[in-house]
Formats: sequence, structure tokens, C-alpha cells
Amino acid sequence: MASKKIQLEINRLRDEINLHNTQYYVLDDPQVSDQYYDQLLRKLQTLEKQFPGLITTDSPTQRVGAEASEQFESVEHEVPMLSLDNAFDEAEMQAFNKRLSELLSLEVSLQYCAEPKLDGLAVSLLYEQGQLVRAATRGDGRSGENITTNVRTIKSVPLKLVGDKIPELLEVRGEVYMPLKGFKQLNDRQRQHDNKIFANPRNAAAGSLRQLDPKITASRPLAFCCYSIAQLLGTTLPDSQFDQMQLVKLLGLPISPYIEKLNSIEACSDYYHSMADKRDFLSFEIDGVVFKLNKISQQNKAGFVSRAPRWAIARKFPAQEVMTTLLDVEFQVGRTGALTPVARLEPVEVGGVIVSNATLHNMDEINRKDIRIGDTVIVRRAGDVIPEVVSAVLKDRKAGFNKPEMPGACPVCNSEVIQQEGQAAFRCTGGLVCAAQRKEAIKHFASRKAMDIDGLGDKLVEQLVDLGLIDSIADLYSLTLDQLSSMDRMAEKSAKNLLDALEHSKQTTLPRFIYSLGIREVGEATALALANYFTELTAVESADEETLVQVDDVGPVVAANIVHFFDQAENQHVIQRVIEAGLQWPDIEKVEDIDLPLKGTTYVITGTLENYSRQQAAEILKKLGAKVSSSVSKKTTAVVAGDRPGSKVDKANKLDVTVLDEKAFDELTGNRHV
Ligand code: 5U1
Repeated sequence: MASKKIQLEINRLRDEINLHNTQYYVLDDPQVSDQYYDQLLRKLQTLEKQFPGLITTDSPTQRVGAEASEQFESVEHEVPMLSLDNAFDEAEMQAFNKRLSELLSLEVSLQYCAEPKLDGLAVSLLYEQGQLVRAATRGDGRSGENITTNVRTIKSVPLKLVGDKIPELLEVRGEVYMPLKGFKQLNDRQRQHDNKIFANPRNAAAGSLRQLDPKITASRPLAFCCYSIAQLLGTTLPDSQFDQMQLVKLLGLPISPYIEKLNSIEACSDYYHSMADKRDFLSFEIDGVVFKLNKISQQNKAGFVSRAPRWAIARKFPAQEVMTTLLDVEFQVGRTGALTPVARLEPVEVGGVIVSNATLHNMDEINRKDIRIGDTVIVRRAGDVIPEVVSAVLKDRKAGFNKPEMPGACPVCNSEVIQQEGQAAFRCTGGLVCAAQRKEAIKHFASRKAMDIDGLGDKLVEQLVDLGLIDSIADLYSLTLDQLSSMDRMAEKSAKNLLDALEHSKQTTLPRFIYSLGIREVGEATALALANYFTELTAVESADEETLVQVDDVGPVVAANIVHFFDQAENQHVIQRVIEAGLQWPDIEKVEDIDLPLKGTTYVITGTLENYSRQQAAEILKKLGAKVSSSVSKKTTAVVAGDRPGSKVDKANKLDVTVLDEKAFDELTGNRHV
């Protein structure tokens, strides 16, 4: 029999893992590295393997326990799962507020609790004595399907509630959804394996949750967010929606980080508009905002109409998927010569924006989706990404609708178009002969993460190339005030500002310059690695493939791209001219000769940075010699804080540790112009 000591160690590991889960999923403030977390989980798995009698269903190792089932059982909802009424404009919101004020005979402003409406699937979670015992879909609101084994695999759903006031019974309702990053990765994986591509994160979440084999659900990046309490026994139920959500948060259930109390219908309108502005930058899809009367006594008084409460409403955002006609398919040439099919559409409003063009990605996608010119197609606009054609509506297809065809010659320069073996993309072979590739190369050079030339936007680059004023990046540095101010809609002041920005860009860094050359597959991290490894541009230029693959981040394909780029006499000539124009960067000393600039320092990164993932920022710091830690202590040199930084910044302030914003981080790492 296992000793008491082992049982205690198992309990300790489970508690610690549950605590880190809460820190990560509920408080958005992880306190340990993924590696440390995995170590804990592995330790627990090893002990449970040795002592299987000590395995309990609420153990964090038991998320994917059950075998595949034949079908989902039906579950009666003791408290019906309601749906929400919708409002589509300000007037409908005003009417909702007026109705409630009259119903409650109140002349003072009503208080609402607001949060974004996630675009996922409603589920009910039932906890008895703190253990998750059942999860169910909404179904028709009265009965749904028992999806417990699948929901157990969702890491942000606690298998066991936390805290010291565990209720006898708790039933919560919330949304299972798929964050955008996971959705994209899932579709990439599906594509690689020739499996079904999901049209949107909601469909992906639904498809993942309805799997009979929980192992498949476990492999899908699902998440959960709680939005209401349906039943609570054994603890006092708070008397407002907002406080109820704080209670479930304390019990370890994730709630919306955007939840707010609002004191008037006007404040609801402001909240709606501010969420609409944030929408494109969120890491998950939302389709509106939900407003609920905050006081539970008022909710009870207002009651229900058929399946929806009178006390809540979803103000929906304008649709993001609409149908229109595919008029034609044209091919756009990118910086690397890749030809992208672009759908020319009958203009249509999608999510408040008129869309007349959408990407079709590549020929493989066109074939897979079986899209023909003339089809009625579904167009989707999500976040700030380019609208895309999701599918064709086959029932509307007529005879004579033809498949789009890849042209044999580049539509811009007429050079031959080829498809290299093993690659999906078709490319124009014109290189810098092709005006489209030249334009894209210059746009990339001027872009924020490259030379960051203020005032030199995409439209202006196109105009400058079309007018014959520039042909390459080198020509930018010989532009004159006369040339610029004689252009359409270019005031002398703007022309002067642009010349100043060009002058300013001449003081750069080697990593930035390498990145700005736009070598295929050389992104910021690779450019930084190349600069640190070779320390001089001439050394990068003359390196062979064998030497290049020694560099972190550089594989054989990238190495070949680099060698090919510097082999082009035209590229060498342009680089020489740019340097003659005065472009320069401070020397980078050889790594083995010097201490790295941030050697001996320790940084903590928290919150969402605008231009980097936390991992990218950590890589940059590490390459400069710094250590990156997950928790703040007196020894921390500084905390790099992005948006919504959480408690780490509070801790830094308490300990008098410096807090850097993203701009200061860029200055520190020399990653941008300072
Ligand atoms: N955020 C949120 N989504 N949502 C959906 N709150 C919310 N409330 C709902 C639904 C169906 O129903 C309430 C009536 C509990």
C-alpha cells in the first residue's frame, strides 16, 4: 500500500498544479514557466503510474480519461438554458432600457453588467462538492447532450473548484470557444493532413466539442469563459451579476477580463463602441456585447418572455460573413514574386465595411473549395485581416461558371510564371524587373519593423514607382524636395517631413537593415541572429550555405535564399548605393570577444506587447545576454509590461523594480529607431 507520504506528495502536486492553472487561465498571470509546469505534471503522472490506486477523477492528469463513446446521452436542464434577445442598433437599446425602467417603475438610471459576447457554444457545468460532475450542451434549452468527457479536456475548465468556501452544488453557464491563434494553428494542421478546414472559430469549436472520441477534443485548442450562475447551494449567492462573476472567479472559473458595471444606458453605448474598437485586436472572436441588469432582485422582477430573459440583451456587431457574387479572379504579385489569387467581388458590406476584394490564398485553396467565377460566395472579414472567400454556394452554380486559371505570364511584367517543386506558390520569375516586386520590396523596406520611414506609406510608394521617381530602395535617398512637392496631394511640409524621415532612417542597426532587405524567409529574429553571428554585413554577404546553417534560426532553405539574394549583382549594387547614401549602423562586437550587453540582467515580461509575442521578446532579450524569468523579485532588473499586465507590475512597483513599456524595450534592445 502506498505510504501516507506519497499520498501527501500527490496532493501537494495536484494543489500546486491547480493553483498554476488558476493563475494562468483565470487570473491571466502565470507564475511559473511552461517547463516547470510540465515537470510538475510529469512528476504527478509518474507517481500515479506507480500507485494507480491513488488516481482520482479530479486529478489534473485525468483530463483525457474516457474511451470514445458511441453517442452522447441526453441531459435534462433543471434550470432551462435561456437564449438572449438581440439588439442591432442604438434605438433598440434605448427601447430595451425604457421597457425595463417602466416594468420596474424606476426613474433613476438602471445599472447594467456588461461583457463581450463570445462567438462559441453555450455549455452548462455542474460541480458537486467542488468536483466537475457533468457538462452539457444547450440543446433546445430544456435538454442537451452530456459532453462531460469532452469538456474535461478543456484546460481552462477546472476539474475541481479552488478556494476555501466550496459550495455543495454549483451550476454555471458559459461559452466554449476557440481562441484565434489556436484556430489558425488547427486549420494549418488540418490542411497539412488534407483534413476538413473549419470556416471559422465557432465551427471549429462546435466540431471539436461534438467529437465522440475525447482524445480528438483534447487535441483541439478550446477554452471556456463563464457568464452566469444557474444554481448555487451551500454558500450565499451574491445579489448582483457582477459580484456573482467575482465569486465564480474566486472558485477558479475563468470569467471575461472585460466585465464591467455600467450606470446608465449611455454608458452601455460607450462600452459597445469601445468593444467594437477593440474587437479586431482581441485574441478571440466576439459577435457583440451582452448587457444584463446588474441587480438580481431587478432581474427576478423583470422575468422572462418565452425562452429569453427580459433583463438581458445582446447588442450584436454587424455581420462578418455575407454572400456576394465572385465577378472575377485576378492575380497579385507579392514581394517574393508569389502570385496570389484575389477575388473581385460585387461590393458588399461585411461587418460595417464595404468589401470588393478578398483573398483566395492560393490555387490549392481554390481547387479545394471548388470556387468558380460567377459563383455566389461567402465572404468573411474577421479582425484586421484581409477578407477571405470562405466557400462557394453550390446550389446557385450555373453551367458555364469556369475555374480560375493561373496565368503562364506575370500580369505585371509578363515574365514567365513557374511553380517550384514541392511549393504551393506560383512565382513570377521577373525579380526586380517586375514593378510589382519592386514596389513590394520598397514598401517592406519602409515598413515599421524595417527602416520605419514615417510618411512613406504603401500608396505613396506605388505613386513614386508609377511616376518613375524611384525604382529601388536606393533611389529613396536621392529624392528631392522639388520632386516630392510636385506630386499630387503632397504639400511642401509633408515632402520636407518625408525627407527628414529618410535622413533619420540612415542611422539604423545591422539587424534592422538585414531584415529590411526583404530576403525570402528572413524575418526579424533571423536578421538579428545573422547580425549577431556575423557582426558585419560583408560577412553575411559572403557566407556560404554551410556557414549560414550554423546560425540559430537558419535552416538549409533560408541559407539558400540568403546566398541567392546576395548572388544577384542588382542586389549588391542597390546595397552599395544605399550605403554610399550614408546609411550606417553601430558596430556589433564579436560575441566571443565581449560580454553581451544585457549579460547579468534578469527581465520579466508580462501583458500583451503590440509588436512581439512574449516569447519573441524573451528571445530578443536572451540573445542580448539577459535572463528571462517568470516571476518578479528584488533581483529582477526590470519588468517589460505590455497591455493588461496584471499583478506583476504591481509587484514590481512594490519592490521598486523598473517597469519598461514596449518603446523602452525597443530602445533597450535596439530593435527599433530610438
Ligand atoms: N457573455 C454572455 N454570453 N451569454 C450568452 N452572457 C450571456 N448570457 C446568456 C447567454 C445565452 O444568457 C443569460 C440569460 C444567462
